[in-house]
Amino acid sequence: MKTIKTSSFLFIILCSAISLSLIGCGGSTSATDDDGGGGNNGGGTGEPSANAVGMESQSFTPAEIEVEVGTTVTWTNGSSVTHTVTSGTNGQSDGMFDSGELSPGETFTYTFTEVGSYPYFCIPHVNLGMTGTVNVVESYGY
Ligand SMILES: [Cu+2]
Repeated sequence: MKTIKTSSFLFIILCSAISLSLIGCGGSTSATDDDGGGGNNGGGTGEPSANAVGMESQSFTPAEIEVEVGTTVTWTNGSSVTHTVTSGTNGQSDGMFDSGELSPGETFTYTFTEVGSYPYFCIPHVNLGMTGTVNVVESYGY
């Protein structure tokens, strides 16, 4: 009997060890859940991220960003007034992209496929200094 009990005891220890291993694997499952959480990040409007630009009453925030070539940048009008995202300088559109009028809460996206520096401005507020720049750089090589 004592031998059997000892065996059972060892068996329990083994089970515990296996369980710990499974918990380790469970970590991967959690990571998958975290991907779902990533969706939450996407849903969190206004949260700063590398390819997102906010629009306040008279400014783009941040006004200058750097992204990898191929990145889609999203501008979100988080203010209470209408803005535009218009490529060009000094209030002169260069025709590359133009969001048209963006009402509060609306977004505009543009995918940058070539390396370069892309200045843009807001038509109604360019005279108030509402300008920005997207610097597109070579792939980071991930
Ligand atoms: Cu504006």
